[in-house]
Amino acid sequence: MAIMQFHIPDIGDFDSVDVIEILVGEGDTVNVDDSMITLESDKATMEIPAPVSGKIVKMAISVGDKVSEGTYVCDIEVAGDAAAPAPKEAAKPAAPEAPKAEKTVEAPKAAPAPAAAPAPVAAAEQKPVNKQPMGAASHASPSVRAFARKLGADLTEVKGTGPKGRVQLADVESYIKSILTGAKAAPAAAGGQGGMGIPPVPQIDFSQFGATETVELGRIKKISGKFLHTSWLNVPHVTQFDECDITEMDQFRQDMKGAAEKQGVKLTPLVFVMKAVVKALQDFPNFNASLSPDGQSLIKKSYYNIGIAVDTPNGLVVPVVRNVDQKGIYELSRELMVISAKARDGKLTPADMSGGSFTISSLGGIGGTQFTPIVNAPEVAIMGLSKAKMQPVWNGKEFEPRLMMPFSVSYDHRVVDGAEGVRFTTTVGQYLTDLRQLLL
Ligand code: CAO
Repeated sequence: MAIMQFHIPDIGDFDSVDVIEILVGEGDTVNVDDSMITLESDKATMEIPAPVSGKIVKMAISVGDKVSEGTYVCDIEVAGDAAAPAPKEAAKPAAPEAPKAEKTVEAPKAAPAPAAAPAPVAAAEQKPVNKQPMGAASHASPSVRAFARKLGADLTEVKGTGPKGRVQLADVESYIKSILTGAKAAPAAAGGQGGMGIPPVPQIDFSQFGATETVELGRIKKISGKFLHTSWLNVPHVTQFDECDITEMDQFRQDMKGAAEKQGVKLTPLVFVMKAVVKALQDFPNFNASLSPDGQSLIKKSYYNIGIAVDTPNGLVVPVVRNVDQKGIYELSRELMVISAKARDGKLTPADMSGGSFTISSLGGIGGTQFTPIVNAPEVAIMGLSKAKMQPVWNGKEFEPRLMMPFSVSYDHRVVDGAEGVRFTTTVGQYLTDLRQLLL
């Protein structure tokens, strides 16, 4: 056994070059020509191969060091004493040619890293030596390594399809593609920083503060949670708050209550709101639409199917009332009673919950003054109704008691601008204040 001191060999015109990767650690065995370290100058990336086969017994450099020809790198224990030349000899072994410091051209210019693919390069570069640096276990040429680094791809995650599992440029491309298309989960951003991914919520053992009980969420909550989260992350929401005077509308409802009961239906403000909303949707077709998946066009709908958020013991469901424009108040009330009963009994079918073009979430029977509903994507907007209250309203001469109903509309700002948003809420409010306009 002999110890060979390995020094940086002739690396051409480069001087004081950054060590960006150390691919072997103390205790590792290397074969001649195995890549040991990667250097990067402002012009090129190069890998320094092992001049001999043996075991690394001491590593003298770290990532971030600057090295030049002759810099002491490591001690390699080699069998026999054939490879115990002087340091300089080690850098330029007696072999016919100098160690191949594979020079590479600059990696191809990468497309900007997408939001979904965090770029953990910086974190990787800060990893301590000998602690499995990025790509340490992978075999790849310097140009492929440089390419992977530019895109923030961890080579240990990339399946190599080249000889002996060597990672090729195409392997890195497929890896990135699989993340972009969602076929593979993007690696979490280190510590929630440095990448564009969503920083994770800290995991806390709450039992350290007191007694706890873990209860699994119900099936509906799990399903609706996914939809809500998807919408929350994908739709740039704006919520417009408004209120309208429903004094006359509610008087009419009270007047018709008895007749409605004889028809077996219970009249609530919601059905009037459904009719007013549909009329406003006809005036503002952008609200009765969906953005195309590529976000480049708007799919306007000529049907008016209104989803109604229903609170059930198991969670929130949204059955759809179809063709609201073609139905009268009693018919809508009847349908609302049927679907909300079906929802509470857990008997809604997928068909009952599909095909909506706009959603209304009414908390008016419970309370609250305002809230910000989450758009039921891929719809464009959702209305939230809160509880109407008798309030003093100035009529120019005196305060009058008026029944005022607060409501809000959340919308996708990619489709609707603020001015259009408030025009829409103003119009809905006007229709509810004076129901006669629905006839026009
Ligand atoms: N202002 C004042 N009173 C209102 C009102 C309003 N905006 N909306 C309803 N009311 C009254 C009704 O008139 C009724 O009173 P009366 O019996 O005296 O007439 C009472 O409140 C109860 O109404 P309701 O809630 O049973 O009926 P509805 O037609 O208004 O709503 C339904 C039906 C299914 C939408 C509702 O029961 C429901 O589930 N709401 C919750 C929806 C929800 O959870 N949304 C949140 C989604 S985000 O998590």
